[in-house]
Amino acid sequence: MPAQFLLPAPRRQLYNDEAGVVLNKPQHASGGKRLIPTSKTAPPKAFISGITGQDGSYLAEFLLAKGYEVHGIIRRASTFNTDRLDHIYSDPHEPETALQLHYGDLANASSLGRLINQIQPDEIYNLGAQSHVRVSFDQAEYTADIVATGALRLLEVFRDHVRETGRQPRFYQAGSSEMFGASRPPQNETTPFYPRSPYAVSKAAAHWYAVNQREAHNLFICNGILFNHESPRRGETFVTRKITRALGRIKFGLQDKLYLGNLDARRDWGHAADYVRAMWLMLQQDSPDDYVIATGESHSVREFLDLAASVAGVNWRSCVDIDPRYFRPTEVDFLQGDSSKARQILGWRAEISFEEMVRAMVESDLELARQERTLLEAGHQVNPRGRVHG
Ligand code: NAP
Ligand code: G4F
Repeated sequence: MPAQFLLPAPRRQLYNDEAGVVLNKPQHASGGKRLIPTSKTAPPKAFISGITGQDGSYLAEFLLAKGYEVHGIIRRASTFNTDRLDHIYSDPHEPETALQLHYGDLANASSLGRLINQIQPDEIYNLGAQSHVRVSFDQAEYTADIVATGALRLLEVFRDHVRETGRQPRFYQAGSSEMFGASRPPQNETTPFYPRSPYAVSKAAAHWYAVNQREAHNLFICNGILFNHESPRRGETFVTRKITRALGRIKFGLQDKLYLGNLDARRDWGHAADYVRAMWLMLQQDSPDDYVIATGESHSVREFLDLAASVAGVNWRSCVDIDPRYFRPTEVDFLQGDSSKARQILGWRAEISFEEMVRAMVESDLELARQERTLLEAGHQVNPRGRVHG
């Protein structure tokens, strides 16, 4: 097994994908051309906004395994929000701690500026976002502030840092296939954007801020236009994880019903571990560019449900009801990406299949439900997290 995937055993069983299909995969040979500094005294440094999210945690693991010093910003919250990082975090008092977390927020430009000047990263990954499409219809202004203006804040900090220090760090902007919205599939880098939600409009604005800064100031900035990617660490209100989590609980008699919205929407679903590799590859090229990252395969929500339920051994037709509250005022019906450019230039391709990903998610959530059931049977109280979010 490649050394970079030998991770310490997770302290908790929250995300048991570490044992499964994902991390046993050999890493794809890098198509990148940039030479990463190898000096033992100066490891390359990465700065990640959104490090506590699904992608942030996979990217942090990936970069740590490559020898990077990784800095991430976390938001102050009244409950802990670092669950996805606990297994790679070590006490900063220990010598040579490679993962360092700082308080920061995309709403707060001055603190971002201080951090970038202090850390002096070689690579900046802007993954922070209010990333839920349905929620963006209820919180449009906030979504724009973090997703669009937040990206601009970090880009401006980046630009000032380059100008003031003469350094040449590189910047990755997390774009989304949602920007294509109503444009016909298959979608590639030349497909026009037709955003269908405040989230997608904000991502499109961030995309163009990034392109403009690249062209106006000759900066190394890449936009990744990533199609949906999932994993056992996916947030529990996105449809895939909502399904696998509920199937686990239904299988173990902890829940009766699962309420969903539009089952006909089609998405190009890949695995997050494959997609963070593409982010890194973009920043290793000779020149900055924008890339679509996708599997090229599209499935409906119903197809996802069929496969996940068959892996879990649950008859979903007897427990799934449709609740119109999960419909969107404007829906994105059909996403299917064409990532030929990334294949040719980055040498990137998805290595984890749809079936493998669904199986890993279902197995992880069956294990979580089994743990809950065990606690219940031992007389402990089990309160499912997140019921209020749906
Ligand atoms: P996620 O799990 O929802 O994580 C979002 C991250 O952003 C979390 O770390 C969150 O912190 C952080 N964040 C939220 N508001 C912030 C703020 N004001 N300042 C700083 N950080 C903030 O999302 P993901 O799936 O990992 O996606 C990563 C990025 O890729 C996002 O920009 C998303 O929009 C984009 N994207 C995702 C997909 C996909 O299918 N997953 C596809 C295309 C693009 P807390 O933990 O404190 O909430
Ligand atoms: O899982 P979803 O909420 O993801 P969505 O809207 O495609 O957005 C995700 O992928 C984007 C990339 O294309 C990212 F940029 C974004 O940050 C996020 O990660 O919904 C997928 C589909 C939608 O068509 C939705 O209408 O599933 C449908 N759906 C049906 N029932 C549901 C539900 N979605 C959710 N969240 N909850 C439901 O009950």
